Amino acid sequence: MPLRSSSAPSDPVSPGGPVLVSRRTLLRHGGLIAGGVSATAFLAACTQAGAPAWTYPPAAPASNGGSSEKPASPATSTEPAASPTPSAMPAMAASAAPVAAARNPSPADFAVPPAYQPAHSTPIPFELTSNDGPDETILIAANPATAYTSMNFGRQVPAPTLRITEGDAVHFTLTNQGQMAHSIDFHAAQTAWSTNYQEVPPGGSFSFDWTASYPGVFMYHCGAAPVLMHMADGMYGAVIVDPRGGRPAAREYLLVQSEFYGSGGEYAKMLTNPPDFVVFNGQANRYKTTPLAASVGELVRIFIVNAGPNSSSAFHVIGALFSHVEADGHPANRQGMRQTIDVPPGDGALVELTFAEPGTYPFVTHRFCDASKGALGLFRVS
Ligand SMILES: [Cu+2]
Repeated sequence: MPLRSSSAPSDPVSPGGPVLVSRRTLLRHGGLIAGGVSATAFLAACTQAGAPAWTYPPAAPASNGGSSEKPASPATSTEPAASPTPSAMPAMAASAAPVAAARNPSPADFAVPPAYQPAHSTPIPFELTSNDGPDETILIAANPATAYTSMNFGRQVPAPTLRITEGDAVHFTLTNQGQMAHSIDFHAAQTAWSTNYQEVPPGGSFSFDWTASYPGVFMYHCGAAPVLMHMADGMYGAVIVDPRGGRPAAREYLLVQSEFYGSGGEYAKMLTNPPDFVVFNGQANRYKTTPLAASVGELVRIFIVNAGPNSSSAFHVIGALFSHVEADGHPANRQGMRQTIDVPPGDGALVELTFAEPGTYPFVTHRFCDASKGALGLFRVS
């Protein structure tokens, strides 16, 4: 049963509410927002609240491992000179969160999605925790080391991947372990926002069931107000819904593109763009350092989610062509050969390709201002 008591749905963008509100303020008043209190009351209350249990460090010049140092040569030094070289990018403007306590954003094997399973006859349990605060600092770039104080599901960014099959029912539970209200929004589900996508207060838990009617590649995210902040701070993941009967055998990868602004909770920066980092699977240039493997002639399938929150992805693999593309990862949206696909924020896609020759093949968003901020990886093809 939901713990919230309000009958009035909370608005994810807080119309008429403060624009330059800080996460600290939101933390103080998350309960008020969840309770549907008006923006006027919200603002009035701002001046009376006590200090939060935790705060964010003040913006400071990088103590991030030495941005003036020449980055160490990556393991990918054999890549073609013509490929992008984000290791040479200028030091980022992001202020620094403490690096020492930062952990890798998501598991090392995050890019390998769970395997296909035939449709289930009973609801599939899917449980997530929502988390925020000083213990949720992640490493959004490794070189130079750059930390970000995240909000997240399951203590990782991107959040855990749910892979199910068309027709499956899901019994979902969100347990809010954070200090502010959070919520869920499954793009794969069809259910009333006013019923199931409402904010769960700190310490609360909320469950509902939904059914995956359409196969596809979907985003899920927190929709708590302001949704821009909760998404930019890391509260997103992927749902892969396979068509009944599955798909042809392939080596499969999942890439979730997203942006980071500042060092966490910098709402004004999120509103105005541009991001400091654009990444695949939570960390800038993650697969430049540890390339994804493939073999010549092997069918490779990539599930793509663009979590945004602001920028489109122009997904492209340098040296390869997509032989098969599905917008939204939905079989009826099949297209033949494509060179670059657009994945807008909040959307997903599926591409298939085979590599013609052994070698190294960069994958990027062809919006190169974003590739240069970390949205670049490599396939190492043997
Ligand atoms: Cu949230």
